[in-house]
Amino acid sequence: MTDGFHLVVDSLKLNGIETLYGVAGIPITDLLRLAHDEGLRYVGFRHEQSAGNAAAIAGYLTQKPGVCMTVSAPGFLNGMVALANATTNCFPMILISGSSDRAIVDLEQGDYEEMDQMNAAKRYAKAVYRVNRPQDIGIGIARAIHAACSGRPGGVYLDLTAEVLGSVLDKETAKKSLVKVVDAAPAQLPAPESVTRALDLLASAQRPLVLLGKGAAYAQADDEIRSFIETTGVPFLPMSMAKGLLPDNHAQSAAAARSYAIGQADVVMLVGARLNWLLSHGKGPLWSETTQFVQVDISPTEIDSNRPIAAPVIGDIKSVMAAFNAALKPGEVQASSDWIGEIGKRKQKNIEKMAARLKEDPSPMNFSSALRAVRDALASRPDVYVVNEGANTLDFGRNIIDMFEPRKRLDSGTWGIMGIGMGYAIGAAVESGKPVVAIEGDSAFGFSGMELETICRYKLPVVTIIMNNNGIYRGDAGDGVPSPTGFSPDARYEKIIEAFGGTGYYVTDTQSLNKAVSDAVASGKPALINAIIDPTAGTESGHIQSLNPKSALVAST
Ligand code: ADP
Ligand code: TZD
Ligand code: MG
Repeated sequence: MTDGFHLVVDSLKLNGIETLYGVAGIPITDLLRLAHDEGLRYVGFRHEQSAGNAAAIAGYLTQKPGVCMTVSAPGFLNGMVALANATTNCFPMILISGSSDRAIVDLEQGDYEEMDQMNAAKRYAKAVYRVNRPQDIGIGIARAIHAACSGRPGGVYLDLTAEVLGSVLDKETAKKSLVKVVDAAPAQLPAPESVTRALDLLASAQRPLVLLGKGAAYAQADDEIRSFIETTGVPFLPMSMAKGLLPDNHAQSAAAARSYAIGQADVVMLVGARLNWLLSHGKGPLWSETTQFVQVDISPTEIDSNRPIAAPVIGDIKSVMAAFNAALKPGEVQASSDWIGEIGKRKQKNIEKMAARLKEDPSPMNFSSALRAVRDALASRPDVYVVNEGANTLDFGRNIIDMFEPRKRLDSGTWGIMGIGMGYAIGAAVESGKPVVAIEGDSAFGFSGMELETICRYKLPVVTIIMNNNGIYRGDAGDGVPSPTGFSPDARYEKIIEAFGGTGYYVTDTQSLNKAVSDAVASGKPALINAIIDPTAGTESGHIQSLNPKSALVAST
């Protein structure tokens, strides 16, 4: 005989899932022990949200669903934030939660950790499934994998009742019930006429621009994308997590002339990027009304979501870019030399302006000087993953820290969410074995800070840098009573990691910061650098102040 616990582990292993992220407790404790004993790598967290974030980023980096396991009701809900965030960002992830006795839950008779989890998850997941019989575990996990990875990737909730986990069945039936998924993310080839339509439109452009989003990074179509961009000579702009898909210092990067390039382009090709708030919905004042769009996306309903799309190309990005490269005639799509020249001039001017700002070395440090010190320390380490969250810390970080390799920048993403920091850092370190530097606002860090213990326990090469300006956006200590945005003055975050055996650094100048980052990354060991930033240096809401509602009353006086 065998049981539900074994069937879950066997199904995951059969489908190439090697790592589980989670928090133990009833009814999944024995499941985690068994997984651990059977050679699955289990990473135990201090909070399910961070475990879920690690699973989500694992999915983004590997194209295989990251799996997070939680207990019932509260553990499930903690994990749900990460699952919803994964769905929003199009990362493949599976949240598996144990659930309490359905007979009691459905009559609301007050079970231990009672909740109708499957229905609660529905609204925020790409798909939800519940397994009610042990012989359905194999098919349930197969369905979850297909749903997470195929088409537009997303978060899937899989409900495993405590009863199913503990149920026994004979080994023969159990073996037959396992399902090995074939082709979880089938290639989706674009219709030939959509390829022609897109190339025709690009060929007619005087001022073409390619906009690369994190869908392009996710697709692992690095060679196909690079070949198309370099063959045509079209300037490109990366969205934040697409930085490094082509190196930030690439001659065709228009990043330093972003507004100009977006505002003046006559045809823009979106590749795995949505026209959401991060791109001002494709509307003015950033965008011109006459710009025409090519949009490459796997999701047909993304088309015409904010602006009419003249040339939609539905397919997976690897197949679409390969089709473009195959169909492209020499010289068919070209950026005019005027266009490249104008972008180049503006880039030069902006780069000089930025260099002057970055040269300043005020005391205390501000965001520019501190992040310049971090940038210089990372310049010789393109292999390092960079996690970044905060407001000013995020906005300055995105602009100052150059990326040279694909999928190395992991940040707050589509929601602008705080709390992904330590989870993403752990997921990236575990999946890649490479060093990670998490550049964190002091507020942002607080959402997942207890995972420093997890980092130390697993001896992960994660260096956390806290841009400590003593508050949300700015340090405002308040007068006697703490202000809504301020934190304790002179918080010594570096001492937290020392409590778990990691190395703490307290730095107040750029030279020490630069050295601390270099040393900490070179050590390959857990470290935390508390970088003291001028509490007045930040701006409210960072670079998205315009999204903050202002009272009409205040505006009119
Ligand atoms: P960004 O925030 O970088 O602009 P978004 O998350 O808004 O990026 O957009 C990512 C887009 O990429 C989504 O619309 C998603 O459907 C699409 N996408 C994800 N994976 C693929 C893929 N393999 N092929 C094509 N499109 C993809
Ligand atoms: N809660 C969650 C889950 N996500 C959020 N985005 C917020 C709250 C609101 N918020 C931001 O949008 S940025 C931010 C919060 C709380 C923190 C900014 O402070 P910081 O960064 O210290 O992290 P800077 O460098 O001081 O600006
Ligand atoms: Mg701060």
